[in-house]
Amino acid sequence: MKLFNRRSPLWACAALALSTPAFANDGYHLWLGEPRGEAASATVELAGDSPTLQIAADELRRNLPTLDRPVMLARASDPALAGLPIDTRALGTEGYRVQSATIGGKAVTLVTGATDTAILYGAFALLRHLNSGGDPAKIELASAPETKLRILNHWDNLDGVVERGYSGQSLWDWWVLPDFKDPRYADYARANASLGINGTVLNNVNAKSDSLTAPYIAKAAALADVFRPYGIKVYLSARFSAPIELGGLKTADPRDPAVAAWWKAKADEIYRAIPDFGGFLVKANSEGQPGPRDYGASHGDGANMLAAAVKPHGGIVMWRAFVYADTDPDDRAKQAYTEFKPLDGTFADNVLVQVKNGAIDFQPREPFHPLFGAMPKTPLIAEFQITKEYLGFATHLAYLGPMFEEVLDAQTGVRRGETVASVVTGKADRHTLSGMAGVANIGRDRDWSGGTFNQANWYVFGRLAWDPTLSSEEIAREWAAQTYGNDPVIIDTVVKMMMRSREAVVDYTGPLGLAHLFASGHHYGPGPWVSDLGRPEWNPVYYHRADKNGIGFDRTRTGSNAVAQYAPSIAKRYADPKTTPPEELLWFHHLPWDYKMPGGNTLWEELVRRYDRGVAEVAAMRAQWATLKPKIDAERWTKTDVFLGVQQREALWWRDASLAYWMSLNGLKLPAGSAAPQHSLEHYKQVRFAYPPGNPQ
Ligand code: GCW
Repeated sequence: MKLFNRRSPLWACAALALSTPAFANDGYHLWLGEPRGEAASATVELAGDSPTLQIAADELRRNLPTLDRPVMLARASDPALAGLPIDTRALGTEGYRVQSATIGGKAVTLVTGATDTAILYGAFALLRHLNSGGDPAKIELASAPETKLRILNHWDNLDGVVERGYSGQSLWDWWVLPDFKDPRYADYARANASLGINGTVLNNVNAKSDSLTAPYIAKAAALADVFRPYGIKVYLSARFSAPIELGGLKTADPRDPAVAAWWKAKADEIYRAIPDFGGFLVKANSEGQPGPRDYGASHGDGANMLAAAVKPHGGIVMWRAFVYADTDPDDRAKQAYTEFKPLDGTFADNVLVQVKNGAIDFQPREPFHPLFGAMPKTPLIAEFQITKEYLGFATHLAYLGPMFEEVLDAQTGVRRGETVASVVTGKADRHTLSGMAGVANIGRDRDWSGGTFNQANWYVFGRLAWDPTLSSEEIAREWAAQTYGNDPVIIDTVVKMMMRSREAVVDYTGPLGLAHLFASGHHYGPGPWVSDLGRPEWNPVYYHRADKNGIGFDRTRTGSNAVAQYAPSIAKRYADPKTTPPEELLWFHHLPWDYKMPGGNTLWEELVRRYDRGVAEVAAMRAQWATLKPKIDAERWTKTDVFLGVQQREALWWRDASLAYWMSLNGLKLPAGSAAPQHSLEHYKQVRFAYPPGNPQ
């Protein structure tokens, strides 16, 4: 027996003795909180039985506060519900309803839905309601997901390294799978189910074909067995050249019948081990990955060939549109659209094209990808990056909710009222397939995501994938309440910090629509001066185009004309610097340093003002966090405090290095009141890191 566990009185005494305000908390339990323990828990009754219903019941027994009536979990088809005034028609297969009801003469809180997974989602919704300050006397919850596929993409390599992962090694311990199933796998599934996430791609899109061999299929099957009762399907990233590497074929040309037959046999083999296997995710002809273009075939040929292999089993293919080529001299921001738009209407009905939120690459801010709205005949799955490759890794505090929301709420201009969200939910074009994918920030760190605030990004992704019209601020509130407790002072402070945090990162790394100014490879620190990398579009100078006269990328008619990829009303707005939002200005326009901004500042003055604002914002977040010290457990408080210290130092580094570089080009002085960079430009150019995490070596 352990000397004490977190629930024992001894532990409580230890916590009190250290005068911590709450129980110690290492973040393992995420937003779901420490189990309350049986004594305090509600009575839960089950009509029916299945592993999923058992999980739902256990969850409520462990975590629900005592209610004045029992909770009953029952399928909508249960005869006991017949005749009750409960409308479950609009709920589909995954929607839930939680409400008071009288069943067999007994007053209960009923959790119902068409399937057991729906009931599990309802159980988590009830917990969320009560643990984020909802009224126990007023329980009336009903929701159905707006998207069909709510999927995490793990960029996990088979050797345990997570590409762009900042929270430790991969969770998947491939070496000891399938024999040993780490209990964390169920906790992972539980956390995802609490948000309605219903799929996970286990391996990196920069895929190895080994994951398609029999031993690895067996390992993936073991994970699928753990995830199944939580309503989560397993998917794999497929390496397009696998028929050559594993099958001994001479080609992977999708038009070759032997290649198609190989994939069909492979799919059959996978489905024998994982009957509910979700399907494949493919990165093809992008950043050195093999693909159909190697053979003169199109992305459509490649996707459809794979789609045919999984189709008999009900599987799907998610084909990524993240393509750009060194052989194409056109603006990188245009290449995905140029390649994919003409393919609209050619994809099989079990293919989704997976489109990153912006046209370049997960920058702190990008205008929405022009493919949204441009491929009405193809279901598009939006890909967001939860892990913060370009936003300070796990160390910098950046709540991504406002960024996801900004993209989802963007008007495509194709039809009145059409937003990226309505494209992604399939509503705009009446697709039955729809989805959102998030590049996971999960690793083997005890707190899963390398810090409590990073957990909020996993949380907000899941919540928005369920319903892309939810408010990121509301989500921040419910997350904060569940994570830190229902104290209004904590919630208000934490939400305030979160809501400004991403804009702060934009301000100190790349304000006014600047993008991709990162040091080479690892994408952590500043490197706006970098100009010596092999391909033009790998260099920051390609993106900012600054010289002594001006700065910014001209994407109007006088430049790359990327604006023309948007619907006319949007293109018109972006074509003129006066109607382009300042936040996106230099993304679309090359402007002189003395260009007059709204408000009267010159472009240079405004740029400096925003760098300064970003730095000040981090200092403010740190001060706000300091006020919570007496209210938050020491372990989680300290880690965030230390990280905010790092962020404060590094925000200044970003600002100083960037300004030193811009000044070396434009020869301008800093506006009055703005401090000179601490070091010379040469100093910043010399900064090197050894072994930054997440960087493919
Ligand atoms: O953001 C870039 C990353 C690569 C990644 C690529 C992609 C998996 O720097 O590490 O590769 O995007 O999305 O394919």
